[in-house]
Amino acid sequence: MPTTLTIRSLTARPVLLTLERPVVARIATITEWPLILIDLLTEEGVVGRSYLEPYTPKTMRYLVPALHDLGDLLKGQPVAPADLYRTARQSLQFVGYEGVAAIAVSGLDMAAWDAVAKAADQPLCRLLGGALGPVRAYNSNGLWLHAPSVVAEEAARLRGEGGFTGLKLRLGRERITDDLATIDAVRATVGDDMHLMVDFNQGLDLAEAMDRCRRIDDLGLAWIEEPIVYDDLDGYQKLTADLKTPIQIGENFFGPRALHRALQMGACDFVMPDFMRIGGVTGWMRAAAIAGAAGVPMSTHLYPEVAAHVMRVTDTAHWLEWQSWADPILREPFAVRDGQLHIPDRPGVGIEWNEDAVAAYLVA
Ligand code: SMN
Ligand code: MG
Repeated sequence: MPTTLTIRSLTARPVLLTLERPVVARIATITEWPLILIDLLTEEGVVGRSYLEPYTPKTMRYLVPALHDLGDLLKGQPVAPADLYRTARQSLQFVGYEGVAAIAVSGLDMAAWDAVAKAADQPLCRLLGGALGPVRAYNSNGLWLHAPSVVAEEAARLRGEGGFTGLKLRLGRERITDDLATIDAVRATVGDDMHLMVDFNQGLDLAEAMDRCRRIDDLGLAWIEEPIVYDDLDGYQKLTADLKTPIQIGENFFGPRALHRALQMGACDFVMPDFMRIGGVTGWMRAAAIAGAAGVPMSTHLYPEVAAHVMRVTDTAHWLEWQSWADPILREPFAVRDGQLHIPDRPGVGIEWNEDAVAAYLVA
């Protein structure tokens, strides 16, 4: 097996899946889930794979060409993730390396790490200095803004999908009494031992958030996630200072420095970076060092496969967010049991495409 790889080309394919349980959040409803499948081809024959989940199908129209541009730019370069990360970011620096640029670089980075681990014939977590093993996960596959009884029934089903000890429900219904009734109904169904996270998906303004969060502050919730718009760190600082329940943010951190800034400001208690925004594996590892030094619990957002690997080496690893949304296009989805995600003993991240499914869902 070769140890040094050289980039030959990059292909990015847009696919569109239908969510079994559509996202129904305060700020948007999503029924079709876009995925961009990335194959980083090397001269040595190793293929690094990753995917991106850019939320809205239309974004694939500009992310796919951005990824192809990065492939053209990096053709002939060694697959050294830190160097590729720097070169790719720099190539877009005058544009600004947040937003679409950060997402494209993150996708490239995850594919590069997959290739390097495959060339080393090791699961990624081992290459990073960790061991194969289970990672504690909460089920985030549903519990959107539906009626309390519907959500409670779904909670019991989601728990059973893998013996989960944590579930996340979404809040932000028109009337706070409906949110409260939903928490009550879920608690009554799944019992006191279940860790319950709640996510407002940025749906409230600060005054409303202060009021609503105070009213759920004594319910023993594991965390309150994104009550207000993601970049209002002053608002988050006030909420974090005021509330007993930990405030969770981070799925909208663009790069490790955003996490650093939030922690410096006391804008949250917990962090949960998303892989397409934090900078893939490279960005995650740098962010994890900052959270670790600060002693702040760190959870993952989406991308459960790559998330499982890095959580095995994350100092303050907290909860992995489990979603099965990419499963339909994976050849062998990861196993979940006893509330934990199990990393397969395969080189790399352990994701290969189910090409029949890809052909069926490919966007023309
Ligand atoms: C979320 C995830 C995926 C789509 C929309 C919202 C959510 C989460 O913020 O944290 O799971
Ligand atoms: Mg969230």
